[in-house]
Amino acid sequence: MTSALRFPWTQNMELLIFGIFSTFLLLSSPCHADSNSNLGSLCSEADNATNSSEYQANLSELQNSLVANAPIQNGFYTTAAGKGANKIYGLTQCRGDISATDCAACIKNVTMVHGCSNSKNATLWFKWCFVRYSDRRIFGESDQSGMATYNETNFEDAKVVSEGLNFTKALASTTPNQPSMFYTAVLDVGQSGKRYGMAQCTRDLSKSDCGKCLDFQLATYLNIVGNKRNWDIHGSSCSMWYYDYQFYFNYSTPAAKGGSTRSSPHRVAIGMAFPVLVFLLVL
Ligand SMILES: *[C@@H]1O[C@H](CO)[C@@H](O)[C@H](O)[C@H]1NC(C)=O
Ligand SMILES: *[C@@H]1O[C@H](CO)[C@@H](O)[C@H](O)[C@H]1NC(C)=O
Ligand SMILES: *[C@@H]1O[C@H](CO)[C@@H](O)[C@H](O)[C@H]1NC(C)=O
Ligand SMILES: *[C@@H]1O[C@H](CO)[C@@H](O)[C@H](O)[C@H]1NC(C)=O
Ligand SMILES: *[C@@H]1O[C@H](CO)[C@@H](O)[C@H](O)[C@H]1NC(C)=O
Ligand SMILES: *[C@@H]1O[C@H](CO)[C@@H](O)[C@H](O)[C@H]1NC(C)=O
Ligand SMILES: *[C@@H]1O[C@H](CO)[C@@H](O)[C@H](O)[C@H]1NC(C)=O
Ligand SMILES: CC(=O)N[C@H]1CO[C@H](CO)[C@@H](O)[C@@H]1O
Repeated sequence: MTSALRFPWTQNMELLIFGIFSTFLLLSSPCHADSNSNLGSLCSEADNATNSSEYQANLSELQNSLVANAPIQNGFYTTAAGKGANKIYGLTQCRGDISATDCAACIKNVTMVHGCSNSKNATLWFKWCFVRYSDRRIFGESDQSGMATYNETNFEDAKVVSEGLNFTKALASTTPNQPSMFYTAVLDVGQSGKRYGMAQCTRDLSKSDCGKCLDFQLATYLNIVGNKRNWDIHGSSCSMWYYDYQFYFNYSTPAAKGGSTRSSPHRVAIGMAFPVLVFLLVL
């Protein structure tokens, strides 16, 4: 097993990272079922609430609203709680292929993570959803912070690298124009098999900001993930995935408003791997 952590940020040294772990359940071939797990978080310790008990009460009100509403709002919800100095804004989004039931369970589990619990500026990522809190009204604003997860020694086939990058760049430019700004695509790389890409922006962004967000995240992490075989980039406003197997669930785009549906995956885990996590803070 390989593991590495790097903290190459230059400013805001007070940022803390909690919950740095992730597991992948690998399925018997040919298909891999996806399971949820905690990927990590970014929060600013400098922005701790001054009155913790009051803040916690407001935070819990906010969290309950996110858990209750996001799954019935097609996996995306923004809300606020509290007043004045204690006002806190929250945003949550589930991955576009996740069912309403799994979306609710994922957000619920994020709200039970203890790290960052006093921070007024935090993003917490799970594989199936993420939650962002702030004392500023963050809705509609693109935030450039993020992190990448990948296996440091699992390299992409040399002859697929440039095609793969082309593919992810096309993913970044296509996603903003999709309903819900969520998109999946498959690349056939002949003898090397297939590559599965996915991208998603938070639904409060404009199409233009969505495109800029994905381009920025890709440009930021390209030198790290560009030659890797399986990776994801998780941002506070947009995320991208690139794998050599179908890691996402089959889903159907909801016709109008309503939850997305998917077929039940077959989940029999036979092995466990621990992918390397790299956290970068981009300012
Ligand atoms: C913020 O809260 C965290 C966890 O509650 C604590 O460890 C940390 O020391 C606090 N930071 C400041 C600057 O008070
Ligand atoms: C925090 O807020 C609660 C509820 O408003 C209040 O009862 C308590 O005295 C406050 N604590 C501090 C240290 O200000
Ligand atoms: C939520 O956490 C519970 C308890 O750890 C776990 O059994 C469940 O699978 C998790 N669900 C999701 C969607 O993360
Ligand atoms: C909150 O933290 C993010 C990084 O997680 C940072 O990009 C952003 O500037 C911070 N916002 C404030 C108001 O401190
Ligand atoms: C990372 O990739 C290498 C090469 O494919 C593999 O041997 C190793 O088991 C992987 N490590 C983890 C932790 O998945
Ligand atoms: C990358 O995409 C461009 C334009 O879509 C195309 O002309 C070029 O051949 C592609 N390169 C590879 C390696 O696929
Ligand atoms: C999704 O559907 C395709 C085609 O029906 C099938 O080959 C694939 O195994 C399915 N994948 C998952 C993860 O359910
Ligand atoms: C649910 C809850 O405790 N809400 C509190 C949020 O904070 C304000 C003060 O800003 C309190 O008045 C509320 O009671």
